[in-house]
Amino acid sequence: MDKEYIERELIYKLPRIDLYDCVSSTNTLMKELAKAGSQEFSVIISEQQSGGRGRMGRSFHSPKGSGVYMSILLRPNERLNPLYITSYAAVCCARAFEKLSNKLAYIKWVNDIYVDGRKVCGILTESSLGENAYAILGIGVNVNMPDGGFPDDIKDRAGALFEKEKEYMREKVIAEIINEFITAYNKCGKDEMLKEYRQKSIVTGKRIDVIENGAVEQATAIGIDDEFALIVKKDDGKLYTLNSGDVSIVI
Ligand code: BTX
Repeated sequence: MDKEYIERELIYKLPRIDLYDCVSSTNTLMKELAKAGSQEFSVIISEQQSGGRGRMGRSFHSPKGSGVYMSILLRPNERLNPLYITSYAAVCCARAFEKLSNKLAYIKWVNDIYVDGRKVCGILTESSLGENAYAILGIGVNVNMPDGGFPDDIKDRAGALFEKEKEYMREKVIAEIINEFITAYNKCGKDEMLKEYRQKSIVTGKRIDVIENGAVEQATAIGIDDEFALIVKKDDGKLYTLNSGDVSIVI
């Protein structure tokens, strides 16, 4: 990975970009920087992760050479509700992927991006409020197919933005996501973000499995409310609002 290429593509001057060959998790490492007082928009990128994390204790497969694994440090402020960070990032990632790949990108509530019907990106935001408050925006992207493909447990669902490696594409993906995100974060145009999130939502109108506290229940996804929460109609006929949790589309 070429750090100077990334810096040239960025429209913002960041306080620091730390590039590693391998870390356990860029989010975990960023937590240390956050606690030590690092500035907003500090970025950690790794060529691979040995313990890439997803939500709810899940892992994120992070092999060398084919993906982007990065964390951006944010200092939540009164302008943007920290609860919106993942949703804003989802819209920004989708925009970046569409621009670079010329393919349509969709958001699977709440934190996954799908291209060509496959998950190409996951977002994990971890925050700590109170003194020295921070939010760490972690983004993992499968830019090209890993050597030997994806492992068996995810190969039916995971995909890559590109079949084959393209020169400087991982650097472009990083810069484009950061450019889009910082612009959206500073502008805070919630209405615009909501509109785009709704347009790109892949679950709206579909039958879904709602996974809550380990239990699975079927429902129909009705839409996204003004707080980026998912409105679902369960089979008891009532509407419910999901603020977090996980859903999967019933095939
Ligand atoms: P998630 O919990 O929504 O998704 C994790 C699930 O997705 C896994 O259980 C598996 O089924 C599937 N999966 C695992 N790896 C991949 C992959 N490479 N591509 C597609 N599907 C996969 C999503 O969590 C949030 C992931 C954030 C990852 C970034 S990378 C930088 C930062 N550091 C870190 O440790 N995590 C974040």
